[in-house]
Amino acid sequence: MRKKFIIGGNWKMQILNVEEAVSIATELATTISGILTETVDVFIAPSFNALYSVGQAIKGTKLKLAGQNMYFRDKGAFTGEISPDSLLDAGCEYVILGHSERRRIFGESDAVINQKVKKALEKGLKPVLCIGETAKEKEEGHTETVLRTQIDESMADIPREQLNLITIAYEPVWAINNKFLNPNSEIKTATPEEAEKNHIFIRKLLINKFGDEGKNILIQYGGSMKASNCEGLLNIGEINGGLIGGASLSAEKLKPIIEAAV
Ligand code: 3PY
Repeated sequence: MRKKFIIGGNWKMQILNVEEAVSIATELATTISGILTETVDVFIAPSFNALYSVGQAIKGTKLKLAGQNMYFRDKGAFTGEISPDSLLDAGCEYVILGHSERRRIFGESDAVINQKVKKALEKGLKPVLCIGETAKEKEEGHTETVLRTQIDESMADIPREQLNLITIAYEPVWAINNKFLNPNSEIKTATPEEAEKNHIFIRKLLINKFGDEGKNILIQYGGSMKASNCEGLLNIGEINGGLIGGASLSAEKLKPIIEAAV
């Protein structure tokens, strides 16, 4: 059986107006319509201001919509936050949670991320849960401890029957092209060998924690995946797709990555 892939475009705060977001999304939806197979899902996560319009523009196409974040309460006096119901209203199927930019720049803890994951599941959104170690944690030999803690704490008390709705995105922080996260270090993409080792470790953690159900949770790789390195990464057994930053900002850049997955 062909393995399942999820390719996600994390647009971060890069596409700043609605017209441009709709135009890229529309082109991407057209591009994938001819090439997508049943084993591959593709989503994009635009900025919140463009979410509804993009949702309308891609309605009925194979392209799916994701939020980049979400609060863990339904409604109320939470200035600056977005409710799961607003994401659903815009047409989202997925929500990215616990991205390292949220963890490291905005101080989100595993406990908060865990509340978000549980709320997303309760509301019928599919969480894309990001985990990954920093350059310093890697250099000090703490990668496995960091990954174990992030999985244990952000996946605490998840209903077993909903585990298959979660995707893990393993994104080594040192591989993310972000000067706030990596002020002094050169950005490197994980080699296929490094990615494979950590994906196998994450799979072991999931199986230890959830038994057989842990075998079916999809694990994306993230951190500067692009046309030139996607094939080597996507060929790895335990890699089920990618969460893609810069290379998801146009249909032209994302197409080769999707083609490598189909
Ligand atoms: C990147 O590739 O830069 C990402 O952070 C994807 O989420």
